[in-house]
Amino acid sequence: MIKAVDNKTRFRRLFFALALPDALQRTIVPWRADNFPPEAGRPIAAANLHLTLAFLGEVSHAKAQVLQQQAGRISQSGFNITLDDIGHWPNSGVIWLGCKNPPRGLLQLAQLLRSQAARSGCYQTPLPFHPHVTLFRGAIRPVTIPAKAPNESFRADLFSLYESVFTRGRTRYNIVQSWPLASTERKPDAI
Ligand code: 2AM
Repeated sequence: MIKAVDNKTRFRRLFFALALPDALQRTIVPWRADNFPPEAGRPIAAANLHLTLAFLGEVSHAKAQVLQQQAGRISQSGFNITLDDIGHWPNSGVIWLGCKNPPRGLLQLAQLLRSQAARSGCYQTPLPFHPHVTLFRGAIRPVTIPAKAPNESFRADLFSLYESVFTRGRTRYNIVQSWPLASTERKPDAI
């Protein structure tokens, strides 16, 4: 008898990330096509462009629930991110967009999620956090990097837990849950 796969017993490949607004995804894709040769690497699909905050690996349902509860207790303001940096890590085959001066809020949020993940037993790389949006994978050969990044900005006003699903030869990143980051606008003073 074939048993149905139960969400509560399977392990899922999870990570916390910031989504890129649809409009920014639509800006980056033609910019990438115009600025890189086709052999640069495997381009990431527009809908999969994101900025990872903390990678969790293969996680049980029980552990994910703990991490989701902890994420829900985070109280932090939103922040603006400007993608004004670009680079290539040939060893990992990644070409990326990043920010020269990552906002403090981004670093704090990633640090918090990473330490919560580590306390839950999710291995965290000892390498320093380098916020980036992966544009290409499999980019292991030398490639000429454009002199300038697109320099687009976006507002991070929520963060999400994603599941990475590999089906029919494709990876999709599905949002499991999102949490708001508070608005920094001041409330009018009470009279
Ligand atoms: P990358 O974009 O730099 O490859 C989903 O796989 C996300 O988690 C990707 O953004 C990927 O980062 C990141 N990721 C995958 N494996 C990872 C690992 N072992 N350590 C840290 N981040 C990882």
